[in-house]
This record gives sequence, structure tokens and C-alpha cells, in this order.
Amino acid sequence: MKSVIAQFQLKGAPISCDRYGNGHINETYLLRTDAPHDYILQKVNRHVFPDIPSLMRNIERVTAYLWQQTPDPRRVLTLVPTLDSGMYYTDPDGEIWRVYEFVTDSLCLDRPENERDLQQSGLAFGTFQNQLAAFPVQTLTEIIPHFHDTPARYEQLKEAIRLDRAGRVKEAGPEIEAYLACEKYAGCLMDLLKKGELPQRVTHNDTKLNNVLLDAATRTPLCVIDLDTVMPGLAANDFGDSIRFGAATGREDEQDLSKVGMSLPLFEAYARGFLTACGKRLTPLEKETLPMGALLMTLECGSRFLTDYFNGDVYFHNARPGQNLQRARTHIRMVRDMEEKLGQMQKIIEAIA
Ligand code: ADP
Ligand code: GN1
Ligand code: MG
Repeated sequence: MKSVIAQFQLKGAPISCDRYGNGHINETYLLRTDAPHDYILQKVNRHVFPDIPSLMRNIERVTAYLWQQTPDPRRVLTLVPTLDSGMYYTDPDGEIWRVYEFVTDSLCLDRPENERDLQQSGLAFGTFQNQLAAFPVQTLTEIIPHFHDTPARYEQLKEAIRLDRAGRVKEAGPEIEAYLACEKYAGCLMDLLKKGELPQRVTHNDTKLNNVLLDAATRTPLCVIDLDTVMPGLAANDFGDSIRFGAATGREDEQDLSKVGMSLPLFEAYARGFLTACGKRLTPLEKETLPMGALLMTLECGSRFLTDYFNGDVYFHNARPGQNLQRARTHIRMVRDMEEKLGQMQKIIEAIA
């Protein structure tokens, strides 16, 4: 690790470097130094992200654009260059490392403590979308093709069931049945996109509550982080992924399914924050599709967890065996709850818009 750290232009001498955060993809470390300056060191998951130069170029361009609008170092992610002024370092084993400035006095939440916290994260992601509204969206590389193409995700699930690489398909009959019964929803937003009825925006694509930093003192938005999947996408997907994670009444991998569902007050809080910040940018149809975005992102993410379970847990970090299956169970349960609440979600959006 020392030889990796030595490759970056740091302001102080390193004093500790420990695993940090709860991300499912990268390996993240908090790097403390003897200067009043700490850093986030990340080993970027090169299996998930095979085109690292394009990924880093997207991040550089988007953060440079945000910097023009918000020259406050706590409000935009800041990459720290390597000794030879590169944006990442490739170690002798081919692993990819990068460093960000650590955003000081910030909070990163895995659950909202109250509705206001989620409203603030809605403000953060809505502001992100608003600030990037005039960015030339087609110049960004599609870092993971078909990332939020739900029908394509269903094909991956069916392929995983067919191959049964980990021999687990027999353990998940009810889950398979439940997911296949919901396949009817998969194409609805992609179809509108293909018909040209929904615009492509610069979207974040991974809008979990723990991909936003709040100010520790005021609990108001500071900075949107985890920019690996910034690329062209649908507003409803950014909205929806936040609801999937932040408006859930249980944890992502809650074992007690009776606790699992979607909270309408949390939905409303997020919608209020998001639409306050970017509502004026969205077309009427985009606003109308927000509730379906929530259902679809939940369905899609759940199907990805189930796929990964069948593939032998090769994509998402798993803290314990069976975690992906548990996540798939909570997600299909939330989908069922959202099906029942679609009308109410619609009314909330109409009232706010
Ligand atoms: P992953 O793709 O694995 O989710 P993230 O980029 O989201 O990786 O980083 C994981 C965690 O590290 C975040 O959820 C957050 O807690 C923390 N983190 C990341 N970047 C910063 C930063 N610049 N300042 C403070 N904390 C950060
Ligand atoms: C991953 O990296 P992280 O933990 O913020 C995943 C998202 C999923 C999410 C599920 C690049 O997000 O797509 O929705 O886990 N990121 C990638 O919690 O696949
Ligand atoms: Mg993350």
C-alpha cells in the first residue's frame, strides 16, 4: 500500500490507511496524513469497469464542469493527481488506484434518520442533474453499456439461471418465479426512450443515499460522490434508485421481510427535494414516469442481486453467504409494495409538480 500512496501528490505524510465506507463495488480507504488534509484512496474495480481511461475522463470532465459552477472544495469531488500528473495509478499487478480529497465535516448515511435527511439527498441529486443540464450528454462514454436497460438485465438473469454456475438455482424457486412474474414491467421506460419520448440526461445512475455527503453540522447537501457511472441516462432512473434505497422501510438485505416496504412519507420527502432542485428541467412525461422509475430500479437492482447470487457472488461485495439472495428477496417485496402504491406516488408527484 505504501508504494501506491507514494505515487500521489499528497499535502502531508501518511499516518494511517484503513478500509472505509459501505460501497459494494470499489475498495475504499481513508488515508489520514499529518497535515490538516485527509484523502480517500480507492482501488477501482476493474472487473466491473473495464474501460478505466474513459471512466476517469468522464469523472474529470464532469467535475471540471461542476467546478465552474461551484468553486467550493467541499461541494465537488476533487481528484488528486499522481506524481506524473495522471489521474490514476496502475500498480505492477494491473490494479487501478485513485485518490480524492476527503470531504471534511461530512456525513455519509446508510439510512435516513428522518424525512428531512432524504429530502436533502433529493436536493443533492436534483441539483447535480440541474447543474449538468447543459453538459453535452452524448460526449460522455457509456461506461457500462445497458447499465439501466432492465430488459437486458432480465436476459442476464435468465442466462444465469440457465448456466447455474454456483449450483444455487434449486434454492431459489420462489424468487425466480416472483421475478419472472414482474418481467412485464421491464421495458416500459426503455420503450419510451427508444420512441424518442423521453430525453437522455447526464445522470448519476447510482443515486444511493450513501453516495451523497451531507454537512455534518447542518445535514444539508455538500457533495455527490461515486461518479463512476455518470453517463447518459433517464431522470426517472436517478430518481428511482434513490427511492429504492432511501425510501425503503428496511435495510437492503433485511432478513425480516415483514419490515420491508416503501415508505410514502419518505417517497414524498425525496420527491420534494429532487423536484425543488430540478423540476423545472423535466418534461411533463419525465415527471409522470418518476414513480415507475422507482419500481423499475428496485426490480432491476433486485434482479441483478439474484443474478449475482446465481453467478457465485462475483459482482457485488458480500459480507456473508446468502446476502445477495436476501437482497433479491427484499427488493421483490418492495416491488410488490410499490405496485400497490403507484397511484399514491403519482398523486404525490402531481401535487408537488
Ligand atoms: P463504491 O463504488 O464502492 O460505492 P464510493 O465511491 O461510493 O465507492 O465510496 C465508498 C464510500 O466512501 C462512500 O459511500 C463514502 O462513505 C466514502 N467516500 C467516498 N468518497 C469520499 C470523499 N471524497 N469524502 C468523504 N467520504 C468519501
Ligand atoms: C452498487 O457502488 P455502490 O455500492 O454505490 C452498484 C449499483 C447498485 C448498488 C446496490 C457500479 O453501488 O448499481 O444499485 O450497488 N454500482 C455498480 O446497492 O454496479
Ligand atoms: Mg458508492
